[in-house]
Amino acid sequence: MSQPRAVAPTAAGPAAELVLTGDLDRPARLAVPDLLAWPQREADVRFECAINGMQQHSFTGPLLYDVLAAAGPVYDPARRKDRLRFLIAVSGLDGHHALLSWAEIDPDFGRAPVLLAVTIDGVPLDSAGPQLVLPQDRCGGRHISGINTIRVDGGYTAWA
Ligand SMILES: Nc1nc2c(c(=O)[nH]1)N[C@H]1C(S)=C(S)[C@@H](COP(=O)(O)O)O[C@H]1N2
Ligand SMILES: [Mo]
Repeated sequence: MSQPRAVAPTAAGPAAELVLTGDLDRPARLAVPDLLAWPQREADVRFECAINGMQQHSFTGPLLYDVLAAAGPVYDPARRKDRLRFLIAVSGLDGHHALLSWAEIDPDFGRAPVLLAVTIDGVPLDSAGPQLVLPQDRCGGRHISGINTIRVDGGYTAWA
């Protein structure tokens, strides 16, 4: 049996808000419909859950990269390597969270087509909050639902 995981409101509930914060020139607070301002992508994904087995869903939404790039991450655009120290922390309402590296989604590096989904199987996520979609992931763990905060952090330093 899976645990009830979200404290997200139901379809009749209030609109969810997504906070973009951290090392950004233009931090933002977005409602799910605001994410329609970027080009929309579709992804049909299959992933395995250790508890519930194989899951299959169809998602639509903007690329995470497009949304975060618009928020102005404070790397030096003239020095491509400067981006390599940036992390992206994605958190759901229930506290489930995962880290991505900036380079993972950057078109000059890993180019992973990660979505910030606004619909799942045709159903809008306006009240539940957006969902992270990683078509390349075999496991479901990073498909975080009910996202309320994305923090971009350029403060990572490796200590030799
Ligand atoms: N907010 C939130 N998102 C989450 C989780 C969670 O506990 N909280 N679990 C993840 C795990 S382990 C899996 S396998 C998938 C399950 O997706 P499903 O509900 O479509 O089966 O959601 C992921 N997203
Ligand atoms: Mo899972």
